[in-house]
Amino acid sequence: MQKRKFLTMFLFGAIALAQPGFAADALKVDEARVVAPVPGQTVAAAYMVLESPKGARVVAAESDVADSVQIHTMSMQGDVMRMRRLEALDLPAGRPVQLAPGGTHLMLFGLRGKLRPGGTVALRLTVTEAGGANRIISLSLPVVDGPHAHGGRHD
Ligand SMILES: [Cu+2]
Repeated sequence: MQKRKFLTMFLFGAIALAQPGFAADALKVDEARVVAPVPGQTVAAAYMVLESPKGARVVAAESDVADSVQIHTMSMQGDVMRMRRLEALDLPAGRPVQLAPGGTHLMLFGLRGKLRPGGTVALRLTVTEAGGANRIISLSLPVVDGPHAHGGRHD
């Protein structure tokens, strides 16, 4: 009796995992935050760790508090840290992708109003899955104080 119950639960679990839209299928977002800009700045950087169970790409980002949101990478060119805009960010299946100070990040341009530590910022990511379906991921990011590891130049 006990054994049969276990088997039924197992089967149900397997079916649930196979259906799109269940939690096990979802993009995992950790450590998401926006660093409050230094006074007078109209740009801010957002960081997070993204992990998708399936191969996927972040193809766009937008926020109500910014005119535009771009995906950037950073790299050294000689002595200068340079930023380059990416058209999309690849999320290999099951591998966490770090958006962190000094590396890949999201950049909010044309901030409307002030971003104060303790507040939150709404951000939407458009994610394309390997099969081609687009999904909008709505996030609420806490605004935190520094560090401002974002001194590089933009092309
Ligand atoms: Cu940038």
